[in-house]
Amino acid sequence: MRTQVGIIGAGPAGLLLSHLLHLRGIESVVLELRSRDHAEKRVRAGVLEQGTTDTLIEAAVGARLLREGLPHQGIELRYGGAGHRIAFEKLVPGRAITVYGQQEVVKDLITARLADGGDVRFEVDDVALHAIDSGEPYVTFGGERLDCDFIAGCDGFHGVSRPAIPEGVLTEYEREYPFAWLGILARVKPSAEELIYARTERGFALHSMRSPEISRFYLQVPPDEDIAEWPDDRIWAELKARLETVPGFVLATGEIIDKGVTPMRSFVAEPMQYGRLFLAGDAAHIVPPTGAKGLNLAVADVRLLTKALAHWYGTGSGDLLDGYSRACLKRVWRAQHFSWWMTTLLHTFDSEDAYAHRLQLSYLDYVTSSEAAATTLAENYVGLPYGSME
Ligand code: FAS
Ligand code: PHB
Repeated sequence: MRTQVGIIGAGPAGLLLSHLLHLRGIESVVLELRSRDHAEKRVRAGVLEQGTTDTLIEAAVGARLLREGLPHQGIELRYGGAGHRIAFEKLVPGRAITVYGQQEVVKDLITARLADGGDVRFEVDDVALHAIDSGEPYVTFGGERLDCDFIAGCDGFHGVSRPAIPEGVLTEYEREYPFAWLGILARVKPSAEELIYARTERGFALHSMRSPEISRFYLQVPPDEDIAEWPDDRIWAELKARLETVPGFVLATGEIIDKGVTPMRSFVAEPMQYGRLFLAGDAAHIVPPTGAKGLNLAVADVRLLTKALAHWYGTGSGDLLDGYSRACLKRVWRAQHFSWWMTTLLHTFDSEDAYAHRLQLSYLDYVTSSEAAATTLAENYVGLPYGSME
């Protein structure tokens, strides 16, 4: 088999890359380890930055997003018995977020690729990358071989692409956090119109949603928490304890339809390329979900990789490909900092460190009282314009 770009992984990064390349007349084959059903049902991110929404609409895969996505003009920071709205319409006019589940984005992209005759292969085993530092790289899988001009490693943090880069080439930056997120999806009307990020002495909680009928919640829990320790009634009791902290707010409860524990990690591998292999999305970097950046960073990487590949095929020049990693990393590190900052601002750490505790509260007071500080949060949260970070 032969194609122009071999893509490993059918998550948001791999599928969007395949779609955007197709729009530029560039062929690809997507090789995915899991089943289509698993890819379309995996509950993950929920917040699309302005740029992500614009990208999907411009690429003609945003019709359902426009119909079913929930545009939001603000978020609430809740702490010390009060709620404080960060109003995007005032602070960053014309830029907002859209609440639309990552699995919906994946469904829309798979539908589009298959409708266009795209080659997306699910349940593919034993993917291995070869000759990535030559002009004729290839991928083997399940007894087959795919020759290609380039390989895009879109296979997430635990994939095989990043490890295919020889020892000593990559510099890896990492930060672990002393907690994880227990996430649930519940068949219950959201208890507020917008997202609520709550900092309490018991720990962080997040109120989010997927639709007028489905709510999404997260609780800060110890890093190695066993989900079996959290029966539904304990989850609801803890969410109430952490969210019902302002007068008049009552948390609606209902049937929990999905639950899981997500570890918190910050990670960047530099450079995001080696020879004819280019990494995009979680294969290259991970952020704690507090800033809702993971999925959106994958989109930004893929936009740049598409532009660079199209330039090579159109002109034979590799200059954009040579600069791919550098162009991605400015936005990656901006999102790394923002995600770390939101995480350290809102989670409870070592209760013995009274000084750090007071710094947190002081910063929250500043962000919720200074327009300049609130604008910093707002412009990072809705996503900095493309091009402003390249
Ligand atoms: P993905 O991990 O989504 O996709 C990689 C794909 O590659 C997968 O389909 C995988 O099966 C496949 N793959 C792996 N190894 C392979 C192999 N050897 N061969 C072939 N295919 C292989 N981000 C947010 O912004 N907000 C959130 O709330 C949030 N919650 C998250 C919860 C969890 C549990 C996790 C793990 C992540 C969460 N994220 C969140 C981050 C997440 O949304 C990622 O940023 C996003 O999925 C990145 O997309 P991809 O880079 O495509 O990677
Ligand atoms: C979600 O709805 O899944 C979500 C929203 C905001 C975050 C993280 C996750 O910061």
